[in-house]
Amino acid sequence: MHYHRRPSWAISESMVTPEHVFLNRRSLLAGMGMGAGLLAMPGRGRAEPGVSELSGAQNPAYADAGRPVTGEVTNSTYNNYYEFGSSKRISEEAQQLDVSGWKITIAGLVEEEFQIDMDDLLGRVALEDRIYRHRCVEAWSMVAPWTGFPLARLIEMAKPLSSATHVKFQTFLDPDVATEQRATWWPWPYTEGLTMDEAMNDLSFMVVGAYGKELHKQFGAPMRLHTPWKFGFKSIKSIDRIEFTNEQPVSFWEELADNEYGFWANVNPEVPHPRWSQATERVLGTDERIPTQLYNGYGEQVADMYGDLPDTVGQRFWR
Ligand SMILES: Nc1nc2c(c(=O)[nH]1)N[C@H]1C(S)=C(S)[C@@H](COP(=O)(O)O)O[C@H]1N2
Ligand SMILES: [Mo]
Repeated sequence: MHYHRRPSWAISESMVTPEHVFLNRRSLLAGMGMGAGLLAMPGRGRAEPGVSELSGAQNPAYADAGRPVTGEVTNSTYNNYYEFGSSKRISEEAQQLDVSGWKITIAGLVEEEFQIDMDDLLGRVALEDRIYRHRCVEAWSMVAPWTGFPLARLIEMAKPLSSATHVKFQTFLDPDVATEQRATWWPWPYTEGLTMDEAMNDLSFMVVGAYGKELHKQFGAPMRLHTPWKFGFKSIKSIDRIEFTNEQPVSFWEELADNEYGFWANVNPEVPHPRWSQATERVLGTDERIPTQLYNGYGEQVADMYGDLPDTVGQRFWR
């Protein structure tokens, strides 16, 4: 087991007191550099932060992203998480998400369908730290220090049938908590998909922590995907269902606008989005614009998978 302290989703219901809620909130604010006033207040009891530390063994292959890691405050206050609103400032709102007792359903073309809770899952994988570049289709990018495990480990546990060609991921659905899910023009719940080859690629990472802590809710707690060679929308947050299929899944953004957000969505500076160029990207937290790299610079590990796509799809963006 690689986590240093019991993560908060492992805290039993009876332990969730108002004080607990307060401590969690306070340490979150402290983490964002806003907690000094609160911490200085007398009579608040424990100084122990409520957000648990979480880290794994540094994977040397992903110890350096070639650019500085984006600051935690910058990164955790600029997020795409449409369930909680369509602005980048949803971090407050996302704290409503309750990740205690979180379960993931494994379904579809598998030997046997099952549910696994986060605690069990974390007991069965070795956590590692990886620093990944992230490129949003909106032409901004960041660098994140994640903790997690290869998606391949979870697929091994799931025991898919040989007939499975694709994996479909789904985010929770709870309009009481995620207010934007009350808006019916979105095709909730958020879904995404990969081919089995893509899912088994070593880069496909299940993220359960960031910045040495259990995953911030706005990053997609308790577990999100990161496929760093693809545009950011593929990296689905707060996953509660993984289904194996024999057809290409239609994802959330594809269903909304399949001419703008294709299934492959591999980062490619030469293929403009219909409404803007993808040649460069704005580096979050700086004034810099830098050239965008094919496959976000991860071509060595992934280009082989796309070798026989026809050249028009060589854009490797459209479906
Ligand atoms: N469930 C869900 N997952 C999601 C999104 C979302 O709105 N809902 N946004 C995606 C997009 S467009 C991006 S760029 C990344 C943003 O991740 P970050 O907030 O950790 O930077 O999450 C992706 N995963
Ligand atoms: Mo994005």
